[in-house]
Amino acid sequence: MKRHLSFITAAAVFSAALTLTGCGGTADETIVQNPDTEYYSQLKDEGITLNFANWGDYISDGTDGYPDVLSEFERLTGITVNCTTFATNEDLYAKMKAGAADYDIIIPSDYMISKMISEDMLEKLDTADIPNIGNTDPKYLNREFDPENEYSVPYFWGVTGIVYNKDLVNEEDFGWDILWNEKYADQILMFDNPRDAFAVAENMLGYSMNTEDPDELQAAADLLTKQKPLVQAYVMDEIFNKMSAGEAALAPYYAGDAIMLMRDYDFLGFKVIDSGANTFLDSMCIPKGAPNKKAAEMFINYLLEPEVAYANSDYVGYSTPNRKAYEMVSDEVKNNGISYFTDDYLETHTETFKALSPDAEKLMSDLWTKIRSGS
Ligand code: N2P
Repeated sequence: MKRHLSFITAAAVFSAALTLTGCGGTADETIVQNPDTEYYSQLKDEGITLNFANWGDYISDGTDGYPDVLSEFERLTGITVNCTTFATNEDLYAKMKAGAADYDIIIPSDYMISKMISEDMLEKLDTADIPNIGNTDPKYLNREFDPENEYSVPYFWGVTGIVYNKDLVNEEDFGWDILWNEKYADQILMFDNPRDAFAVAENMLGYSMNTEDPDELQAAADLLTKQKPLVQAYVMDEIFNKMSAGEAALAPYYAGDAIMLMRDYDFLGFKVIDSGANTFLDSMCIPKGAPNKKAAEMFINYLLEPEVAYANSDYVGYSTPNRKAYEMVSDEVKNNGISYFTDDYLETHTETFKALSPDAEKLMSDLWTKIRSGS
């Protein structure tokens, strides 16, 4: 896991930095067994660099001995991949709106894709250039946020829950309300984005995570305000360092990142909250006017290669919508109670975010600003 720089000496970090290309390492292992070399060499001599905006720790890039999929893509295609990361859908959206980014590929979640489509921020994909789209399990296609899959191709999905320190939390069973338990004052971390934070409060109050009712949004904001004195910090991927260092007891977060943490730290656990979790479907998209659309489609196609989709899922801990990669997933992972669920469970115990109306979104955003600023 990449984030634990505190355990590595500065000299080691410096020498590691020298060996990095793009966002991957220099490993030269073969991942895709029989790549279509004619297809992948189409743009070989064009000196293309793709700008890829991804969530942190969301691709297998050679860390911890896992395969370096980006290096293989670069070798196969002659295309360089330049990675940047974002922490929340809202941050990604703001960067794009500010015109500060020239991304070729982005990975927003469902509700943000819907918002970006409605604001004409995405290119339609040429699926003839993405033959591997057929590897996607049809149940993840044609979702409400992109009904014809014209703009997005599923990358990973997962659920929210609570990462907890088994040495500090002794309740046998708990729900979202443990994040309001005064016993854990100052040992609670909280999502640092409005949609995930409101979803927790909305579920506790028995509302839909997609409510647009101003009174319900206000009640959720009141609950989040009530929680604030107990919260040590509002964070996103900083939970990796804080939870692994034993600095906090509880943190709502995403299943895959929890799996990555639990792989290295036995004292951490993850609980999916039965009263209602969010299920997200993060998908690959090309922003409007992206400089290298054809190369971006080739990159999307590469990420859909079964071996690549499996390697990514194995490293990042998130659930794959790629049916051929899913066949490679071990029974242990399939049955860990965190990564995969029956369709019935997902339907009855989880909700997928929808894009809110502009009014509801503005209200949530204003309320969130007040909560965070304490005004
Ligand atoms: C990766 C978090 C991505 C999942 N660290 C949330 N959509």
